[in-house]
Amino acid sequence: MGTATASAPRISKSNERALQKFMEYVAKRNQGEPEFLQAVQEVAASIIPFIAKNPRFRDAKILERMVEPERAFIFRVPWIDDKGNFQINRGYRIQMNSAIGPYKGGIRLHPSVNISILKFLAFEQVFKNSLTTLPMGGGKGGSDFDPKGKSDNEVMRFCQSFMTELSKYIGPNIDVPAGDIGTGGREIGYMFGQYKRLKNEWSGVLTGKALTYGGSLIRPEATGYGSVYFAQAMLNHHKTSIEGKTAIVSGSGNVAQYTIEKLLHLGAKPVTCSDSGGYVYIKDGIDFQQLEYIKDLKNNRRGRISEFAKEFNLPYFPAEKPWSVPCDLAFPSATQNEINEKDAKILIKNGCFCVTEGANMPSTADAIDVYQSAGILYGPGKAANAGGVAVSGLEMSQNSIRYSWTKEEVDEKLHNIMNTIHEKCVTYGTKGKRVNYVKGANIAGFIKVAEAMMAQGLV
Ligand code: NDP
Ligand code: 2IT
Repeated sequence: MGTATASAPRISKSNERALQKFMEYVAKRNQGEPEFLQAVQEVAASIIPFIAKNPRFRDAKILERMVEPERAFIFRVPWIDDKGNFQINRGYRIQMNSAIGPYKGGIRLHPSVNISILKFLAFEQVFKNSLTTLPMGGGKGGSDFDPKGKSDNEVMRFCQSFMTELSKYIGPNIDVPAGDIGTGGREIGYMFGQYKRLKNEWSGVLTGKALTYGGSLIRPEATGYGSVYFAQAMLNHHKTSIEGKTAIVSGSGNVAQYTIEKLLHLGAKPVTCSDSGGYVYIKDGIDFQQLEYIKDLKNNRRGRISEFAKEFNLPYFPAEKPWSVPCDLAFPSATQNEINEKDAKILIKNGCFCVTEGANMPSTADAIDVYQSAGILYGPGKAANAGGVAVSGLEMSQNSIRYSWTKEEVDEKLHNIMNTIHEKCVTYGTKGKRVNYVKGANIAGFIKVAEAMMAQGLV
């Protein structure tokens, strides 16, 4: 490709000092929250040099305000399992920033959920939602509840109890949750039903709803499709294309499934998928029949990816991640910090020249340094996976006007939004021949929220 220079972007000594001082301040106020600090550091490294040149944002302490959630709720979620035993989980909702619209962001149900993970996700969401061009603030919620191995009735009782408390803090003009890890169509349905009973009104309070009760066409596909559209835009901008490229994908949930589907539509060859048990290698590329099997296995039968490997007699690597498989493109689409420095080096050694993040913060800070030093194309999550929340925004619009757009209409809007996000990254991240998508996404996302906060005074 020959367009990228082989050096990581550097910041000046004075900006380095300002960044260090800022991070000391944030670390002191948020002890024991490593994921949150990681997400803040990545953004601050781009924003501090920017606000040094735009001191009105620095003097108004906009960045210091942005790292403080507007509001956060932690609550008890009691429910009764199928054996009649009491179970107690912890629920959360972080309302991070409402400068440009109602809080918006998913609900994660996973045993690892804690305040640090949800604050990192809510913080990322503020910038991501700003990039979509739609009027959505940022939030995130969830619980340490583990849906794995639970019956539908247990999941329903948990969701009802969770929503009984959450309903006090959300609303179609206040805060509009959606899916994330462990929260798909089934969970959204149970939560929506409970909210509707409690409030005695139908409203677009959640997105990711099924089509029969106000969901949007293309919402299930949106994050994965959007991630591939973003990769396509990066490749086209660098005078190459996605067709014929070998791609590795991690995860096998919502984002991974539709990343694989769009890669197939565009003539690429996805050769892996995974879950927390291990990964499968499909040398000749996953085909549509195998993809349908994966969707049914994961979305209906709720099985393990090892069963897919067994069914199609494919090599399965237990307890491993797919990063050692040679590829052109990588689409981490499972969870945070799934690619470390060592993995990043192996990816690049084996020929990978483009990493597109379907997941939120899947690369550690050291892994990002490796990409930047090697000068490969790197689309950070807040830009690359914004298609999901973008179509959530379109679902809100359709609910408000009480109308449904066609599949083609929504897909076209999604594609345009992803191209617009790419252009914004190019505008704010280009230096010489190189596009630093991290810097571009952070600055472009920041400006809209910062301007809105300045206009609104003491917020
Ligand atoms: P799903 O629950 O549908 O799928 C998650 C997948 O990732 C599963 O294959 C799961 O495996 C795997 N996974 C989850 N946690 C871990 C872990 N700790 N270690 C290894 N594998 C893990 O979630 P989504 O596909 O919706 O979300 C995937 C990522 O994309 C997340 O980072 C999410 O925040 C992000 N995202 C999601 C959006 C959406 O609209 N859904 C929008 C934007 C980003 P297993 O089943 O074994 O746990
Ligand atoms: O991380 C994300 O952007 C999501 N989980 C989707 C949020 C949403 O409101 O659709």
